[in-house]
Amino acid sequence: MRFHAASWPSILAVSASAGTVAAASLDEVCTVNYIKSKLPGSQFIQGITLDSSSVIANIVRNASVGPTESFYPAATFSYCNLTLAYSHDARAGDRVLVQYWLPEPAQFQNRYLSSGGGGYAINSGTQSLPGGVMYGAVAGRTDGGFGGFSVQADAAMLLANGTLDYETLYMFGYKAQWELSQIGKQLTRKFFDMKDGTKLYSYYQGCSEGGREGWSQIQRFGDEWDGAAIGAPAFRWSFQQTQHLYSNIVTQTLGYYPPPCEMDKIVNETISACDVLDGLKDGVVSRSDLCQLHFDLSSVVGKPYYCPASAGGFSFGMPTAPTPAQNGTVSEEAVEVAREVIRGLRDSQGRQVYLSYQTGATFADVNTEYNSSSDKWELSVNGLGAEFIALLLDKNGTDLSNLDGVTYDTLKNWMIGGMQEYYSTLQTTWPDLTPFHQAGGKVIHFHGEADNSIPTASSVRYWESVRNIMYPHLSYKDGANALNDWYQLYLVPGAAHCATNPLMPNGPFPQTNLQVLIDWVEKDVKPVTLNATVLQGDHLGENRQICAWPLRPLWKHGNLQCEYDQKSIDTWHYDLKGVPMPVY
Ligand SMILES: *[C@@H]1O[C@H](CO)[C@@H](O)[C@H](O)[C@H]1NC(C)=O
Ligand SMILES: *[C@@H]1O[C@H](CO)[C@@H](O)[C@H](O)[C@H]1NC(C)=O
Ligand SMILES: *[C@@H]1O[C@H](CO)[C@@H](O)[C@H](O)[C@H]1NC(C)=O
Ligand SMILES: *[C@@H]1O[C@H](CO)[C@@H](O)[C@H](O)[C@H]1NC(C)=O
Ligand SMILES: *[C@@H]1O[C@H](CO)[C@@H](O)[C@H](O)[C@H]1NC(C)=O
Ligand SMILES: *[C@@H]1O[C@H](CO)[C@@H](O)[C@H](O)[C@H]1NC(C)=O
Ligand SMILES: *[C@@H]1O[C@H](CO)[C@@H](O)[C@H](O)[C@H]1NC(C)=O
Ligand SMILES: *[C@@H]1O[C@H](CO)[C@@H](O)[C@H](O)[C@H]1NC(C)=O
Ligand SMILES: [Ca+2]
Repeated sequence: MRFHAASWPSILAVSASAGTVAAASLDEVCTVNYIKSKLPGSQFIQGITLDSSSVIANIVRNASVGPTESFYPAATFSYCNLTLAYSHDARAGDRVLVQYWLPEPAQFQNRYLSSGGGGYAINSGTQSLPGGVMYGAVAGRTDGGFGGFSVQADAAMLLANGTLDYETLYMFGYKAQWELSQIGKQLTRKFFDMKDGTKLYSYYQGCSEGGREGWSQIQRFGDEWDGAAIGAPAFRWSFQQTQHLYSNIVTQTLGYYPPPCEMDKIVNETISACDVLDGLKDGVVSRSDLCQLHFDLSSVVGKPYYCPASAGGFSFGMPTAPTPAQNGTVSEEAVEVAREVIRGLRDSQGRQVYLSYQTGATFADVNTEYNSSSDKWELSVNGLGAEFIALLLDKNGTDLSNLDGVTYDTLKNWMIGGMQEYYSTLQTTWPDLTPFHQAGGKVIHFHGEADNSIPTASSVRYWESVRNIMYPHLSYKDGANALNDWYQLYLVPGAAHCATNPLMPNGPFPQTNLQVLIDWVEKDVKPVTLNATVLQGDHLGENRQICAWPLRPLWKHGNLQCEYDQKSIDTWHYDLKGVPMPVY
């Protein structure tokens, strides 16, 4: 059911404001007139005008989700689906859309939740919103002002070739999220008639770009948040985006373009060999660090691989070309590609420039493409990497359909140049979280240990930077304990990028993060291990626990222990000697 102001009788709309809102039904409060009467004053944020004529609302009853969603458990709930627009006074023609799902008044639990997007999208459609409503929170998303909820930031980033739209850049960087939460929290208070002085708990949940957006808020507006559940954030932007091209340049530099099946075979053999290093033979490499220390990739050389031909089709809405059957034995060259990718970018003088994926993650960025006229596998430029260079560094000036002339040093220069240019917007690694900490904020930060899109070590580096900056005088262990009091990092065994991993189906995923965070914030139940669930395969639905960094999982006689292992910890730390600046 959908309706506009004009089509809804106003008499019902106003009746709720007389009694207590908690007793009101959605029919009474989810009306355009009621909502208009509860909008924050139009100038309550300096420079922003809410457009009350833009309000659209409808009731959605008995929506249900789950049980295998990654970021929330199964639930059935009803809500008021509210969309409205605002504009920045100084920008003619500017229009930003925000959408909030408001729980039934009887279910409201004094909570607000902001959500974010992925890639260049500032929201994840409506996929993240159930994760708030089911916990009695108002859940919000924004379109960033880019032209609609499904328009991504990259589409709005240029005014013309050579000219960035700085408003879009800053909105994407952090401003749109700040505005979303300011409007959302004020609207929540008024919609539910919350008394002054009643606490409204404020949460953030997001993964990947959504994780970066979350950190953009915690780092800048610390006292606005009570808690954040953040996964695999796409922060340290210039390094993260450019590193997507690193695997391409490895193949180009070594002059070997492996068929994907050959790299997949290396991954499968790695998983089989490293599974037991964690003490539990379950098909999951829970200790990629021990795998890195003890597994010799060259043992895979000579093993036969085979993948059947595929007809091509669609992947993420993009057509994929047909591929021939791939049949062969793993070559020295392919293993060398794997080794180089895992080592991470070093410059021409051999100095480390950036970190890389864990042993056991798939080689998604290697990404070769079959050319049917030459019957060869060839370089296929990684889209996210190419877009960063073409759009944000060159402002549409570069043709990156190939990487001719690009070297390891070129990548290094792009990383450092991009860091300088986007330090105040997209980099998002400010390591001093004092205002957030002083206001009592809590963070659960997690990252799949087999992430093939954002290296797991990227999250470790940030957590360590915060520890280092905020507890400079404490020993490593004391600093880690002090930080874990309010900011915890969990590496999720076997998990892929913000998702479960089909190659390690028995791995856990922290589906109940928001519940755990709420218990921490509101009831002071500090997690010791992170609650997680197997979301696929034979063990579907079983509960698992994940160790908090820097402790690492090790099973002894079937029992999980979280151990301190300096040698393993050291494998996660990179000395970026190739970058003459601190890289947080
Ligand atoms: C929603 O669920 C409730 C409780 O099960 C039921 O009474 C109601 O009829 C349902 N409403 C709709 C629109 O399905
Ligand atoms: C929520 O409202 C938007 C804007 O009117 C609409 O496009 C969308 O379909 C609505 N969603 C649901 C589930 O009703
Ligand atoms: C950027 O280049 C693409 C073609 O490569 C073109 O379609 C697009 O319009 C350009 N963007 C702007 C803002 O000119
Ligand atoms: C790797 O293992 C998966 C199952 O875990 C299988 O589907 C796939 O075919 C294997 N790939 C190769 C190249 O052997
Ligand atoms: C792969 O190639 C080998 C040698 O050419 C052949 O013996 C084998 O049957 C092939 N396997 C498949 C599944 O096509
Ligand atoms: C495919 O191979 C042919 C023949 O070697 C070559 O001319 C062509 O440029 C290649 N196509 C692509 C897309 O690289
Ligand atoms: C913008 O740059 C792209 C190449 O990146 C080019 O194809 C396009 O013609 C340019 N547009 C204008 C308006 O110059
Ligand atoms: C922990 O996860 C299990 C499922 O694995 C779930 O039943 C339980 O409610 C979760 N606990 C918390 C505190 O979220
Ligand atoms: Ca295992």
